[in-house]
Amino acid sequence: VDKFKIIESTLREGEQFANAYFDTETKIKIAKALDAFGVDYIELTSPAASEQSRRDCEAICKLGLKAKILTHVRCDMRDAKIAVETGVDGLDVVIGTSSFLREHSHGKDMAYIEKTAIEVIEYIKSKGLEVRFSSEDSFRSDLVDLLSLYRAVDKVGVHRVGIADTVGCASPRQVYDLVRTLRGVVSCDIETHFHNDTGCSIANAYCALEAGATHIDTSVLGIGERNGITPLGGLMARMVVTAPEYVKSKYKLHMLKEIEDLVAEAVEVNTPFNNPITGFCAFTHKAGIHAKAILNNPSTYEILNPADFGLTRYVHFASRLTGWNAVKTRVGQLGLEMTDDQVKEVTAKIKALADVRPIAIDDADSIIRSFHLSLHEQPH
Ligand code: HCA
Ligand code: CU
Repeated sequence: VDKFKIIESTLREGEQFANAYFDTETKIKIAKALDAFGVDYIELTSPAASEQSRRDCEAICKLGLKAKILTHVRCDMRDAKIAVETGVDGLDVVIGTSSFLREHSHGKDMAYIEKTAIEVIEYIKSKGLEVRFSSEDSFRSDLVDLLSLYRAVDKVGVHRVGIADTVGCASPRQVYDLVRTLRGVVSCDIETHFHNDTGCSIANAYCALEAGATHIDTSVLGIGERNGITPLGGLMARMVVTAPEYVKSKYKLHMLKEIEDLVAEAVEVNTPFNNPITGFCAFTHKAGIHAKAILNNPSTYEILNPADFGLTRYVHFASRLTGWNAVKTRVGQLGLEMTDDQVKEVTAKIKALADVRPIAIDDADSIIRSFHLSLHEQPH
């Protein structure tokens, strides 16, 4: 679990998000930002998808980024041949193995899949490039078929095999079991890819790592096909708790918000209010009991430190749940002086108004200010 690599797929899976349209300039901006953040790999849409996709792939390869550049292709010699000419460091090769996809999508049987896979892998390796082989819809594929296919590609020296929960059906325990079993069958690295249809994409990525996976696919804000995949930020939140040294030294966590803002703007969405780390209320504390403890020692109610991400916490003081400790801090922020008894008195006034209607920071501030003024206006 301690060491893991990120295959950042905003520019591949993310392009499959309903709202996504990345022009060349935007792709380059996103690639540079992800590279500066420290992701290990950047995965790009197949150059076989369109002529502009191919040109963009070449342009990104020429940027000279630290991250390795991958492109994602079907398990097909024609696609592989186009891809190896683009200048990428490696290819992520994929083919559907579940009966659903074999019968209703490409119509190939397992023997054909294995033969083609080996051909494609050997070809890519002969070009000196890195190659990963993955099965689409791994969790609805026959386990025996899957393992024998992976064993065969491991034997011919594939660099990684991939497990993909294409439809988002897997539970964390199923992920653990499959990756654990696969770990005993192949000696190469294991990449994993989790869709978020049932909200398990971060938990599944974590369980995959626990079971011996080495690489996790992510996208910024989780954008992708349908409701997307494991989000980069959410994975960082999970992993900075599990492996703080590694995550903090490897990734520029303070860049997370600007990268999310960049992508959110490019695909015209807002960051969800409850997004890990960057959701607007991710570090807001409201109840009086929480506020008091947080002001005393943030670790009481925070597992993530906002400072690690260049963010700040916010102690809510404009509600009927507020306590006098939060108000006292606000009084100090406003540059005013009051005794504790006076703070308690003004807290009661804030709560009284907040019982009648929702109040804004400005409302609470003006109650504090006019109360403070009244203290000095009292006749002697
Ligand atoms: C898709 C393909 C994929 C591929 C994942 C992988 C999936 O259906 O669009 O290459 O590991 O989810 O299966 O994104
Ligand atoms: Cu996917």
